[in-house]
Formats: sequence, structure tokens, C-alpha cells
Amino acid sequence: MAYSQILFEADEHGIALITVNRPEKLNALSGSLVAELRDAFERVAGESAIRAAIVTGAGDKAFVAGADIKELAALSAIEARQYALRGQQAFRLLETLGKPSVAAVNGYALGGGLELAMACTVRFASENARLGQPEVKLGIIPGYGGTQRLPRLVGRGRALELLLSGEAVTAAEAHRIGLVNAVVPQAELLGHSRSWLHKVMANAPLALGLVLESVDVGLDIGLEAGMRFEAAAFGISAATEDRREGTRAFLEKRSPAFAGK
Ligand code: CO8
Repeated sequence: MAYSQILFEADEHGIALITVNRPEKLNALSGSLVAELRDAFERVAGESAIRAAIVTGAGDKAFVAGADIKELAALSAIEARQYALRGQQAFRLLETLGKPSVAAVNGYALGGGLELAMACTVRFASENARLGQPEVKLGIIPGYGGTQRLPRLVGRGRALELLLSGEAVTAAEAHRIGLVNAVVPQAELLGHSRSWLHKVMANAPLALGLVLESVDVGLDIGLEAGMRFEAAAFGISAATEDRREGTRAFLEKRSPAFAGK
């Protein structure tokens, strides 16, 4: 698919940088932009040379200021449901890539923008970022997973405080409540995101995928069944060449060279 509203660049380390590129509309998510994001996430999932992704917004003002309100205003109930389902599927694809992803939140992350950020593995925010779920101010509710992911990230009480007030929080407050993992100056945001991914990508790729899957599945199925899933995934990790290399490298006092096998 040719992209007109996002940018997609993969670097030599295997990090795909996906930039939502509609800065004149504060990177608001139109339906066609969500379709481009979905295609980009499929590329990240399908290309073995790509090992991680960073999602960010063009310009220095917004990550994504939400779904496109002009488009939203014209949707019938059935169309709105379809929009919500399409966005949810695209964001779920990002969440279950089996590869780590970073939301580099470089400004406003509101409504669908915060929902996109929450579907990433971690969130790093620039000091000017503002994050919130303002949907109730527009007479709607979040539709791209906000009512589900926000309480999982920050707990029920804090999530309801944000969801019911519709108020945005500063980057510092978002950090305090665990909504973002770190706050850095805007000029350092992409560098910080890349360095974190480089550290993660030095670890065994199959183990990373199994950790991501165990956490995701476990949050869904509860502690008992989640522990069993973890034990099975642990068994799989123990059968990899990476396990042999990782344990041998430790015993031989050298750095491991993982092959992802
Ligand atoms: N949709 C469409 N256009 C937008 C959006 C948006 N979400 N946000 C900003 N824009 C546009 C503005 O209309 C403006 O365009 P123009 O220059 O043509 O008038 C341009 O971007 C610049 O914006 P502002 O002039 O408003 O910039 P300010 O610095 O004054 O304000 C704000 C910045 C505070 C971020 C302000 O733009 C704002 O409040 N934006 C809307 C935020 C919002 O309510 N987001 C939630 C949207 S609803 C949602 O996300 C639901 C998700 C789930 C949907 C599921 C089914 C579809």
C-alpha cells in the first residue's frame, strides 16, 4: 500500500519508525489513516528483518489529537461501530506483534491518540505532552480500546478519573500514575526510544516474543491459567538455540550472540 498520511522508515538495526503525518490537523486519525497504520503494523509483523517499531507524530505539537472529529460527526451508529472495530483490530495487531513497540508521545495524545499509544509496549513522552480521553466532552466514549487498556495500565480509579472528567494530564502526571514510562526533552525523544529498543533488542528475540505473549495472554485469562501458559512458554524458550547460547555465554563469561532460533 502507498501511504499518504503516514511515513514508514526501517533503519539498519531493524527498527521501523512509523510517523502519523497530518500535522496541520494535529495528526488526527481519519478512517483511511487507520487503514494505513494497519498496513504498516502488518509489515512490521511480517518482515523478519524488522524487530521493533516506534510510533510517533509529525511536528512538535501532537502525537495524535484523536480520531478525526469532522469524520466522526457524520457517522451513523452502524458506521461508528465499524470504525471502532476497525481501529480496535489495527491497534490490537500492534499490541500483539510479538515485537516490542514504543509510543514516542511528542505532544497531544488525546482520545484515539492515547488509545494508539496504549497499544504500544511502552510509552515515552516529551515534556510538552498532554494525555487524556476527552470523548465524553464530545458526547461519545472511547472506541479504540481506551476503556479497556487505561484501567489495565493505571488501575480502575485513576482510569475512571481520566475517562469521566475528560481532562488531559501533563507528561509529569502521566509518568507519576504509570501511564508513561519516562519523560524526556522533546529533542531527545526519538533517541531515547531508540536506545531503549537497542537494549531490548540485544536480548534473545524469541524470548522477547514469549514474554510479550505471556503478559498479554495472562492479563486476559487470569493468574492460574496465566501461570500454566507461562510454564508452557518457558518450556518453549528452554528448547531454543538462544537458550543454549545465552546460558553458555554466561558460563564462558562472554556476551551472547543470539540468532533468534
Ligand atoms: N479531529 C479533527 N481535527 C482536529 C482534531 C481532531 N481530533 N484535533 C485538532 N484538529 C484540527 C483543528 O480542527 C485545527 O484545524 P483547522 O486549522 O483546519 O481549524 C487544527 O487541527 C489545529 O487544531 P487547533 O487549532 O484546535 O489547535 P489548538 O492548539 O488550539 O488546540 C487541541 C489543540 C487542544 C488538541 C485541540 O485541537 C483539540 O481539543 N482537539 C480535539 C481533541 C479531542 O477531542 N480528541 C478526541 C477525539 S474523539 C476520539 O478520539 C475517539 C476515538 C475513538 C473513535 C472510535 C470510532 C471512530
